Amino acid sequence: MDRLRLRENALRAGIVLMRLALLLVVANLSEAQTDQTDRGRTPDSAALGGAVTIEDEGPHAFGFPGPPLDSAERRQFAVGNSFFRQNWVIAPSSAAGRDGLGPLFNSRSCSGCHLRDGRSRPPAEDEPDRGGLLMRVGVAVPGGPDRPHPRLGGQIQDSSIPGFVPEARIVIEVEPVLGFYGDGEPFELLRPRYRLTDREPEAKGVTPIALGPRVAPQLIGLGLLEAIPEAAILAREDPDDRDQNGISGRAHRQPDPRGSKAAIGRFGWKATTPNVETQTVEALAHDMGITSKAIPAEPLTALQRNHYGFDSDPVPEIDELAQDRLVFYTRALAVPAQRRRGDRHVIRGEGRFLAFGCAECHVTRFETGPVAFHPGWANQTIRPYTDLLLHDLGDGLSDGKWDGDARPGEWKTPPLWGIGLIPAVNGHSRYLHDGRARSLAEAILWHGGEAQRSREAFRLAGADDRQALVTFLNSL
Ligand code: HEC
Ligand code: HEC
Ligand SMILES: [Ca+2]
Ligand SMILES: [Ca+2]
Ligand SMILES: [Ca+2]
Repeated sequence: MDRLRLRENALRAGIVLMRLALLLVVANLSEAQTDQTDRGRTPDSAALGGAVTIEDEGPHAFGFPGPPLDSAERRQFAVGNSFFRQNWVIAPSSAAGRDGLGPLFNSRSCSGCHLRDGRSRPPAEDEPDRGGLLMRVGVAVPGGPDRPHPRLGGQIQDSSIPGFVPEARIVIEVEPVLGFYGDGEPFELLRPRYRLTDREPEAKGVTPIALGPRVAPQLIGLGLLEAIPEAAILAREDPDDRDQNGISGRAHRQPDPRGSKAAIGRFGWKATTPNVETQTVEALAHDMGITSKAIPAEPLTALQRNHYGFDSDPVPEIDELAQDRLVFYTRALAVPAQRRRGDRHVIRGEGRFLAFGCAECHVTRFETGPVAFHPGWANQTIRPYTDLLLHDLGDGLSDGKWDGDARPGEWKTPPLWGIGLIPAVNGHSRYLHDGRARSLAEAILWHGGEAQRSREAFRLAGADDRQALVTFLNSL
C-alpha cells in the first residue's frame, strides 16, 4: 500500500517536473508573443481567466471589464459600476433611484466594503470605522445548525438611520499563538476573539450567541466561477475520503431561492450562495437595507418591526434595471494576469505548491461550460485555484457558527487568483475569512484539519522553499 503510494508520488513528481519544463517553454513563447487573445488560449499561460484576463498590477487591477464585452456592454458595465460605488441615501430624497438606505445597515455602498472591487480587512484596535468586518450572528444549538437570533436576525447591522439604534458594536481581542518552523525559526500568529458590546437593550441576555466574522473578498472572475459546470465541481467531491489522502471536500448544496432545485453554493466564504444575483440582492438587503423585487422586506426581525413600529414600503428601493446592471458589473469583472511567470523563484514556488498538496483543494485548472451569462465567458480554460468545495480546516479556524449546512470548521476553498494584488489594490495584506492572517505565510500556517498535511509540509520546508512558495502566491 505504502509502496504503491510512494511509486505514485514518484510518478506524480515526474509529471510535475515534465510540466514545469513545459511551462518554461510556454512562458518563453508567450514572452515573445504580443497577441493577447492567443495568450488567453494557452492552457498554461499567465491568463488565469482565459479570455477574461487583463494585464494590470496597479490599484485598479480588480476593476476592469472582461475583454469579451463589446462597447454597448461596456456602457452597461459602467452603469453597474456607478451603482456599485455610489452611496445610497436616506429616503425620501432628491436622488430618486438611489434612496432607501437602512433603517439598519452596514455600509452605504458596495464599494464601502469591496473597495476598488477588492478586499476589506478587520479594523485596527483604535479604528472607529468597523465597516471592514461583517458579523454573522445566530443562537448556538449544541451539535446542530444555529438558529437566527430572535432580536438580531442573522447579521449584525452596526449602523442605522436616525430614529433607529445600531444593533451592536464588535470588539476584537487577539491572543498570540507561538510556533516554530522546521528549521527552528519562530513565528507568531494572532488568534482573534470576538464579542458584541453596546447591544440594543432588547438584544441583551439572549445567549449563547454564535458569531461569524467575515471580510469582503475581491470580486474578480465571478462570471467564470458561475460558469464551471456543476458536474465538474461534484466530480471532485470525496466526502468519505475514499482515496485516503486526508482530504474530503463536499459541495454546499442548497435551495436556489429562484427555483426549486437544489443548487451548489459557490460564493461566500462558506459557499452559501449559488450565483452572483442572489449574492447581490442579499448584499443590498442585509448590508445596505435596500429592498429589491427578490427581497422586498427590510432586514428587520419581527421583534424589531414591532419595537420600531416599522413597515417596509412595498415598492422595491432598487429598480430592476439598476439591479441588472449591478449584477452584470459584478459578473463581468476580469481576472488580472499572473505576473513574473517565467521567474525562477515563481517556478520553484509553483513546484512546492504542487508538491505540498495545495492544489488538491486550490485546483489549478477548470474549463467553463457552454452556458455562461455572456458567450465570452463560456468554454474558457481558467486557473482559479479553488475547487469551490467545503473543507474542514480544523479547530484553529472554526468560529462556532454554522452557515447553512456548513459546519463551524468548514470553509470553501477561496480562489487564489488575484491574491498577490491585494496589497496593491487595497493597501493591506490580510487574508482568510476574518482577515486574521497578516501575511500569506500566516494564512498557510492557520491551515489545519484536512489541510494539516499540507500545512506541515510548508512549515517543515526550508526557508528558501517557503519563500519561493510565497513568491509564487504573490505572482497570482
Ligand atoms: C458590509 C460590507 C459589505 C457590503 C456593503 C457588500 N458586501 Fe459583498 N461581501 C461582503 C462579505 C463579508 C462577503 C463574504 C460573505 C460570506 O462569506 O458569506 C461578501 C461577498 C460578496 C460576493 C461573493 C464573492 C465571492 O467570491 O464569494 C459578492 C458577489 C458580493 N459580495 C457582491 C456585493 C455587491 C454587489 C454589493 C453591493 C450591493 C456588496 N457585495 C456589498 C461584504 C460586503
Ligand atoms: C484541504 C484543502 C486545502 C488545502 C490542502 C490547502 N488549502 Fe489553502 N485554503 C483552504 C481553505 C478552505 C481556505 C479558507 C480558510 C479560511 O478562510 O478560514 C484556504 C485559504 C488559503 C489562503 C488564504 C486565501 C484568502 O483568500 O485569504 C491561502 C493563501 C492559501 N489557502 C494557500 C494555501 C497553500 C499555499 C496551501 C499548501 C501549502 C494550501 N492553501 C493548502 C483549503 C485548503
Ligand atoms: Ca431601505
Ligand atoms: Ca440584524
Ligand atoms: Ca480524499
